[in-house]
Amino acid sequence: MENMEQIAKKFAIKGEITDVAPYGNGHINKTFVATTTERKYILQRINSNVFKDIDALMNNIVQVTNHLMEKNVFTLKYKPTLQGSLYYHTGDDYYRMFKYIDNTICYEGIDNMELVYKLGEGFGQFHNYLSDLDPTCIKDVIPDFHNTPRRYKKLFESVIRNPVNRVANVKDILIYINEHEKDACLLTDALHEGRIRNTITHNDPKINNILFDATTNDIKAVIDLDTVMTGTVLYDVGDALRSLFTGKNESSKDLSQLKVNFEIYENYLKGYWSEMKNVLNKEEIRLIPYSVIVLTLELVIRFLTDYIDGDVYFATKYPEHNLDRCKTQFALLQDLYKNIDKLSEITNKICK
Ligand code: ADP
Ligand code: GN1
Ligand code: MG
Repeated sequence: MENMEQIAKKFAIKGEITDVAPYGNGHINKTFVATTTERKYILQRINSNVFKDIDALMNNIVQVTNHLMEKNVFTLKYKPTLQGSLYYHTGDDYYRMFKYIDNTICYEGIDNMELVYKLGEGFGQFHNYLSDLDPTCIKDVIPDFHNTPRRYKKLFESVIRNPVNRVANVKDILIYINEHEKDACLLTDALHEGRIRNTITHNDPKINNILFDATTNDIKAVIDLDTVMTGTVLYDVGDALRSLFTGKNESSKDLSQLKVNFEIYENYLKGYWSEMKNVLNKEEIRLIPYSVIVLTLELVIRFLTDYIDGDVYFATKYPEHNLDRCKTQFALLQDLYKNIDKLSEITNKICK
């Protein structure tokens, strides 16, 4: 079997490789930094359990990054293999390479309100930049990714199968989830009924998928473009806020920290609104606070399903990792329900 250094050498890199080391905190791909005598590269083993059509996945990235580059927007730059392919395939594994984006900071949590505002503004810009990309050139690489009602169905199928006998440990969460099932349809129904628009969205705007410029503190690049697909911009608004509220505590045992942070909500929304005020319709604005609930509910379900299934989707570091992640999102979800009226009030104050 080839080692990582041999795999890195399959790509059209500059210089001689001096080191290849694991990197980052992503839950899906296996990421490495390959250092050469000239520069650094990101080398990733693509998770082919999650992404079944690697050609479609890489083609989406080419479409999105070309579109951004035509607008002079800084973005990820992939490196082809020496044979000119977008990825290197060996055995059951698929690898790809990007230029390492230097002089940047990747945060797991942000509590500086200036940065939170910039994040909202950055995602508003990202939605604007992609608004004129033809949606038919983007393939649905994970069908039903944010179809929350379908995630419900899958969860309860896993509960019935109970493959590793973990269901008994999560009865209370399951009862709560079951009681809130009607909310799972809030965004999908609005989309199907045409009350909100269907456009190109990122779908995974977690904080560590954004790189900030280390000198200016501006957003340098939106990365992890694997899930760019069509959907509502509310998937991104809801998930970015969810991720900001969770911050570094994604699998913390101290759930007292897991609260809605109104200052974060307000600053993110102000930044996002500054870019999207002429784009969002009334129904989208009304649904902003609910989108945070739906995306948090969805992630409770996803972590819970993976825990019940025996940890087959997300990378885990210990047996209860998915359960701890689920409990974190669950604590946040309960606080979101308590504060929904206040979040609607803040939304109406900003988005007018
Ligand atoms: P995953 O799908 O597993 O989350 P990502 O593409 O998000 O994989 O990469 C994981 C981490 O690697 C990111 O959170 C970021 O810290 C780092 N990273 C990814 N691409 C780059 C890049 N081009 N330059 C610098 N850092 C990067
Ligand atoms: C995964 O790949 P990463 O770590 O950026 C997941 C997101 C979840 C997130 C939760 C393709 O994001 O949907 O919200 O974990 N990505 C995929 O931390 O499933
Ligand atoms: Mg990522």
